[in-house]
Amino acid sequence: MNNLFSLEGKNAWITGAAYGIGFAIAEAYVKAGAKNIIFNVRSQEACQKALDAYHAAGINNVHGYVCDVTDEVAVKALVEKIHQEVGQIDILVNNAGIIKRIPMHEMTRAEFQQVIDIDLVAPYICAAAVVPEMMERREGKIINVCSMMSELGRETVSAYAAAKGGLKMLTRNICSEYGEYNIQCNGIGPGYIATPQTAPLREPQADGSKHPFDSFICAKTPAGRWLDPEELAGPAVFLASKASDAVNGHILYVDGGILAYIGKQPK
Ligand code: NAP
Ligand code: GCO
Repeated sequence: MNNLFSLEGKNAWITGAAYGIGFAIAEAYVKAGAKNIIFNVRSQEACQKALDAYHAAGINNVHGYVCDVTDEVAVKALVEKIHQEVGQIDILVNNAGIIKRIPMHEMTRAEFQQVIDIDLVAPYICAAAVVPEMMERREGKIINVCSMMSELGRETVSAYAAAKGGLKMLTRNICSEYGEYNIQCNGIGPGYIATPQTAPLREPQADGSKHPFDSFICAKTPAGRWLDPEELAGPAVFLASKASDAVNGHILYVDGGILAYIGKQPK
């Protein structure tokens, strides 16, 4: 049974896996037997810092590169380099992402576009760069990190919701287009996870009380709490392993039950 979930011999490229969710997925893949972890970030300094963090966590089969996922030419060159220096890419996790919390009517077009570029266009760029070799081998796993905002909206996150909603459909389309080559493309939809991205929403108030958004999320989540990045480990391994070979175009929400819940009734 364990073999079904084994990643033995597999190389996984996880974009933006310097910390947060990407790092937790990388750790999980190593525990599941992955041969090599490949990640990319935007600067040499961030790359070295991340490599130090991996080594400190006892992970040495890791390869860090500097590459902005929105730069199509650089991504294609990176994929070539990975092939030469590490080997084939068995698993791609489109994890790199940003959010801007700005009311839509105050947001500039450039700000909106930047979120779309990183959160939606880049997963297309990275997937398109790895699909040809996966087609040739007739095997591959692509996992797109979606969001609650693939399904729900809220104030100030219009660009992010538009991108993550689009990413859900890109996931279904990659499945539709390449399923016949034994390529599975699925999404993980994390709920509210305690990472640097969500740190501003959890910062205590000046008087020491909880941030109102922190209380709001705890009330909105049946689990009654924020989730930890490590809680994505099982679903991320499942979607990268043989165990999910017949699962395609699916978004696996890992949200402590948010999407199933109408919210706590007022006392
Ligand atoms: P995070 O802590 O902010 O980490 C995001 C990573 O992506 C960072 O390493 C960042 O590097 C990298 N990155 C951003 N833009 C990049 C680019 N253009 N090229 C290469 N790397 C880039 O975020 P996280 O919370 O772990 O989120 C990871 C993914 O999960 C994102 O797609 C996010 O939208 C999604 N997600 C998060 C949550 C949550 O509650 N935290 C929930 C649902 C979905 P820099 O240091 O250079 O910025
Ligand atoms: C926000 C949050 C979210 C989460 C996550 C939810 O401001 O509402 O940042 O968007 O990061 O994507 O699943």
